[in-house]
Amino acid sequence: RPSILLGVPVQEGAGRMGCDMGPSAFRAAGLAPALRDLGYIVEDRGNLSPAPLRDLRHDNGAIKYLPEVVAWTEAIAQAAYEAAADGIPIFLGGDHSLSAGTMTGLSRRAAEEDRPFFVLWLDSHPDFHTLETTQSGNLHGVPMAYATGRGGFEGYFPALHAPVKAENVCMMGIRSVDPPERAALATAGVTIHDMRAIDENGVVPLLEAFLRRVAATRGRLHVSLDVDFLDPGIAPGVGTTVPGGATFREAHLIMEILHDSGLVTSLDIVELNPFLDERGRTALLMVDLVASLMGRRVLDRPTRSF
Ligand code: DIR
Ligand code: MN
Ligand code: MN
Ligand code: MN
Repeated sequence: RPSILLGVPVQEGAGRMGCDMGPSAFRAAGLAPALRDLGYIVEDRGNLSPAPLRDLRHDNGAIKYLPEVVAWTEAIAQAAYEAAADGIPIFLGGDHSLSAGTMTGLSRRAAEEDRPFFVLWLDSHPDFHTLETTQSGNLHGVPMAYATGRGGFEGYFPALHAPVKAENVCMMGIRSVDPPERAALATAGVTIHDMRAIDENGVVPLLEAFLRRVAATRGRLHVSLDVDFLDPGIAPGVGTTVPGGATFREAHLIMEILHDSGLVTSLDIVELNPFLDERGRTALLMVDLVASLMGRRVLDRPTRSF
């Protein structure tokens, strides 16, 4: 299966500019050669562009760039739906609003294949705001609410072919949750492992429990990796740093176990802001994490099975 790179230079969903340079930074950091070293055929499809803008207004006056993010979502969903049939797509963000498009396009593909669709969400934030509840107005805070079919997106964002089932979503690394998100998550059915759960248990049993559920099906597994999942000490190149994030080894171990599982069918790498990075170190770390996910390992060892 070829690995397909798709650049998504959307930045309007984040609170500050600069994520549009993310795809370039991932390429400059050597993502394609790293994948070729692992034996993959790499097909770089270049960068996507948004669909035409429509005039959209919402009662929540805090919302920023609604027409732009909606136009991106339309284009991304279609590209994700198509790429999923051709190989393992890796979406190079771009801010996290792009996952509104990737998750919905990929879940449409999974539904047509009669396969369940799962999401592993690695982020300090659940991004579970609706258009009504967002206070910052930054639409990178809404993709999970939209993709799981929460109300209020109708007439703005594209209609969902196949909503993502909340029960099929597992979040790890969460440590910044706004009150309306917390209230909604209490009953949504999403599995959430906050940083305390990682501290108390370690990442391995939490991740394995989820992967066993995926492995029991023929499902697709999408991984959405937000730079701010990582501790800001190792990943400064992001607009929304939150202290107390995943360590270098926690992050690599998750990637290594994901590779062993053989279950991952697509990936987002999002929120890299090269303007805030320190000489590319966050971009390079993200490329190394993708390489771990795709099979780079220190020593040969028996593969874990699920
Ligand atoms: C916050 C921050 N929950 C908001 N969200 C994100 O603005 O709604 N930051 N996604 O990266
Ligand atoms: Mn095709
Ligand atoms: Mn996010
Ligand atoms: Mn985040």
